[in-house]
Amino acid sequence: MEALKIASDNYVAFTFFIGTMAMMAASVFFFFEVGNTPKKWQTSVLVSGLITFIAAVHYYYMRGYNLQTGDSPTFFRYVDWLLTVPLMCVEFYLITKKAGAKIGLLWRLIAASVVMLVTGYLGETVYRSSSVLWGVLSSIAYFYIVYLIWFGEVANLAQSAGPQVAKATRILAWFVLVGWAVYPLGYILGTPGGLLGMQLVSDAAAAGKAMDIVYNIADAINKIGFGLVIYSLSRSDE
Ligand SMILES: *C/C=C(C)/C=C/C=C(C)/C=C/C1=C(C)CCCC1(C)C
Repeated sequence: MEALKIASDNYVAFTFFIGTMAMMAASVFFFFEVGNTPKKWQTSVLVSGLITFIAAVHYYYMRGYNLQTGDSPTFFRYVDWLLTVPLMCVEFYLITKKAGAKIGLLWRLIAASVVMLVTGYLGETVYRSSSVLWGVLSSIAYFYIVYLIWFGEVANLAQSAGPQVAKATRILAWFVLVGWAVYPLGYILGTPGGLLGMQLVSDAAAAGKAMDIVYNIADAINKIGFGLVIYSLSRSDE
């Protein structure tokens, strides 16, 4: 097969390549560290590795897809999120479990994340002309997750789980509030509905590129950074 050339100003391809490699390296790190982790945190560190590993596999595909077609790999992107975001919810459950988190909390977090992603997918693909409506529905589910983590059950349980868990949960809560808020921004840039019907980037191809770069950078921070917070918790709380 003929090698595909990448233009030096192709930042989309660049971030797909870097993203693939970063996710792979992070997975190797987390997987190898599981054995050196205190027993009670091993599952949490393993899940950190699963999150970056699933992303690494999807990034490998997305990188190739984007290189060959020049398009946004929206489908792979959402499959990846549909697997990794619920696993991030599992992390919140695992670290608050010792303080008494119930399985019902886990299901509520997972359900909210699935609603958030399915409605977002519909707005970005099938019903693009009503992307504002789907974006709003998706945001309601997103704010419910933010609520649970900042003020609801997750926050309360984390307080009673000791200072280290409380501190880690606070940092992870910032990831969810600020790091995850970048995705709706990508959605606003990349869909024709834009922000409440106002299209921010008029050229559709440029909008798709902006969206991919925003999503790629956010993914690296949110998945690897999130895992590192769990990792450092496993080293500080015996
Ligand atoms: C590793 C991937 C992560 C953490 C992905 C998170 C994705 C979101 C928080 C997406 C949220 C969206 C909205 C809140 C509204 C517009 C549609 C979405 C799906 C982009």
